[in-house]
Amino acid sequence: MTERGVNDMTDNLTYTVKQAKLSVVQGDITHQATDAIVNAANSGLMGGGGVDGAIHHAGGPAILEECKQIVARQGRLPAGQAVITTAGNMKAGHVIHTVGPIWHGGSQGEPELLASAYRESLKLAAESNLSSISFPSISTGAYGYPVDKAARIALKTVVSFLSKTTSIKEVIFVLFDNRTLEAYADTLWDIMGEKG
Ligand code: AR6
Repeated sequence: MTERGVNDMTDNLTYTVKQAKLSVVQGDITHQATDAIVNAANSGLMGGGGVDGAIHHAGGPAILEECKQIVARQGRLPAGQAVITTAGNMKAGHVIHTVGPIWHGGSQGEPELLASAYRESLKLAAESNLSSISFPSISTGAYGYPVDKAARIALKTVVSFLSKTTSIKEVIFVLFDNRTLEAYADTLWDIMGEKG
């Protein structure tokens, strides 16, 4: 039997779901070379702090330019929806911008909106024929979603998506800080157990 403990935190955790690889790693998502990286944006799509600020900074002005065109065309992006742009100067092929819910205690549709943010991002990646995608921990920074609850929704939504037939062959959760990494690693272990 395989065992994990708090000391394995420098190790990456990888499982196979159907024909896809699902991993949890620590790092900066702006360095990922996957076909898409996901941005935890806000409805205005004009940039912000956290991972949104880091992505616009690393990718350069081409991203904001496309975001402006999208907002001019379709208006603000509601929570739970996703759109795709260039990744500008980053190694990734595209940025998928999604908006997670702001945490208001959990009874205002937050779990459904968070699941939708992951699902719509995956759907958009598949529709764009992409095969690899990296996610940050959506909503658990400025938006205040409790990380343990968010990790369960994030991972369950991705596992369920990968269980169907899809072009997506690799999903990586790129987590910035130790506490978030630990929450996702423990939850993934809990969900997948020894199935991996
Ligand atoms: N790579 C990976 N994860 C990161 C990075 C990075 N470079 N930088 C931060 N994180 P947040 P939210 C982690 O606040 O809660 C913005 O201002 C961070 O440690 O970025 O969805 C937007 O414009 C945390 O674990 O996103 C919105 O207004 C996670 O990313 C609002 O914040 C999410 O934290 C969205 O809030």
